[in-house]
Amino acid sequence: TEVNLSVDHKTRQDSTLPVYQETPGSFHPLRIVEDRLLDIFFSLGFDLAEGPEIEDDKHNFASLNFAEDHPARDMQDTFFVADYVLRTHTSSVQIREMEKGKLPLRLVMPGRVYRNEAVSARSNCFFHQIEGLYIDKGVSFADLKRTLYYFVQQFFGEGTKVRFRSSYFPFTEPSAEMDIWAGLDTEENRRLTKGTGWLEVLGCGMVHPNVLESCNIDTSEYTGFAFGMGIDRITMLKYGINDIRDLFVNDKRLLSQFSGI
Ligand code: 2NM
Repeated sequence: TEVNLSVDHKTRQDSTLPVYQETPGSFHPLRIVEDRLLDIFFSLGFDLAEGPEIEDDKHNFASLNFAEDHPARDMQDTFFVADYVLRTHTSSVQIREMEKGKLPLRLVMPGRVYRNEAVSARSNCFFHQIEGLYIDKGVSFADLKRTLYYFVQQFFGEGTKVRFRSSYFPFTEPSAEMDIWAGLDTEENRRLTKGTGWLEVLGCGMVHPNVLESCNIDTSEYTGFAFGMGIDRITMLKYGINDIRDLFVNDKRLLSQFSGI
């Protein structure tokens, strides 16, 4: 009789069999970027907060100082579920946290948000945001700028230049948008920055007194800043992904190309 000499008779394992090909999982690029963003803000003392994706009008719009006739409240812009909405931003989570009545607050809120928009390479009907909120006695716009400057140096690299442009959001006053300098040296940078050299990264501002008051926060004592950015957008910038829909095909050949940052 034939004896297979490669079988170990104690363990009954055949050491000549081919090695089993492990196919290790990998993190989705959005998760890699979200983790990195959270780490940066955790290092500044921000804590995590989360909330529901199906929201009521009060938390998604009314308490955020959206006028009764604001266009975002239209069916064209927002998905409705009976009397509720799919949250259009994670700011609704900030309202929930402010309503709890415990101050100071220093929080980051990541999560999926929904907008009733035509799907294209640049915009999807759902995407991901991370927002931050800091409320305490004496919080100023200088604190906001310093926090966001630190974030940019950590995430985009030491020496990254930033600029703040005046802007408008219903829930902040004053409001600004922050750009980073990408430069005009490559064809890709000229395309991404539409010839300006500047890339828009986030929106921010001082929390509007109407928002604080809708959460019963004493505006004679407390001020705060808030900011928000699209995780999908930042991810596309970081990895040079040109079509947002590529993030949602769940093709392992695409997903396995991304590793930690
Ligand atoms: C942004 C830009 C600017 C924001 C404001 C608030 C709240 F609840 F405190 F009023 N939450 N998020 C905010 C401010 C979000 O996203 C582009």
